[in-house]
Amino acid sequence: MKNSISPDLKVQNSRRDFFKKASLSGIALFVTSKFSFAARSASAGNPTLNQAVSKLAEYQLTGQSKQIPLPYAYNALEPCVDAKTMEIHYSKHHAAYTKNMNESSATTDYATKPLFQVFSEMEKYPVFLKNNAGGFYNHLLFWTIMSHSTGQEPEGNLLTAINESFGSVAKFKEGFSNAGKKQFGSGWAWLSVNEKGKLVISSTQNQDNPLMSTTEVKGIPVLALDVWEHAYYLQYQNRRPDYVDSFWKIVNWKEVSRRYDEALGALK
Ligand code: MN3
Repeated sequence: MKNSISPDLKVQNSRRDFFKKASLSGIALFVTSKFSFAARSASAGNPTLNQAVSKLAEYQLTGQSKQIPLPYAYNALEPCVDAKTMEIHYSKHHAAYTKNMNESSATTDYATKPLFQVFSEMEKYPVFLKNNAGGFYNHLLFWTIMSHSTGQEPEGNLLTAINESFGSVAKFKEGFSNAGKKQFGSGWAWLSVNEKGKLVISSTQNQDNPLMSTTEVKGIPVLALDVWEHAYYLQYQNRRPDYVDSFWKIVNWKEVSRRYDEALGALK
């Protein structure tokens, strides 16, 4: 009995000593209380999802990673996305997120931590790192799920899952498009596989993504659409809905299907 109580007493005593020391300064105590509250109220990552993404090669990348080469030419997605937009988006915006992530992580343990782990405890890191690590990963995914090949539609397991979750491909596209069109300000629309293996549509602000512990709708993303103005403004100006509608002509459904099967496999 005594043995089982003593560890708690030790904790209580060390807490008492700590607060006794802290109370020597009113400010120190205030900061400590505030910090404890923040730690308690931060949203937690999802253990099932964390375990699944820890198996996927892409999320082993760290805070010292490079951009992957764009898998097609800048003009490959025309006329849906113009070459100049793609060039600036890849060689300036994505390059900047990558550089900022590398620089801001260089002096922290984030440099060697895999992305899945950082995303799963995102609340522990500065917002600057969240924005740039998110920007690094989100674009890396985004480039792969587009293609110059036209005429592709969902098929196989993914088609079955879309029909089960949303009723039809048309209804799914409407829901996903609305997530992108209605996202206020900069952000992303997502199709993800949640911890139960079900497809979910969501949107996030800034460079947040469904893998982050701080994001409300969590999942393993399989399709993403960048609705920041830098993704479409040169060509579409204020007409974001037109950009979103044209996106369907350049979705690389083979890659989305591959990601869907991979996510389901990792959840098993
Ligand atoms: Mn972008």
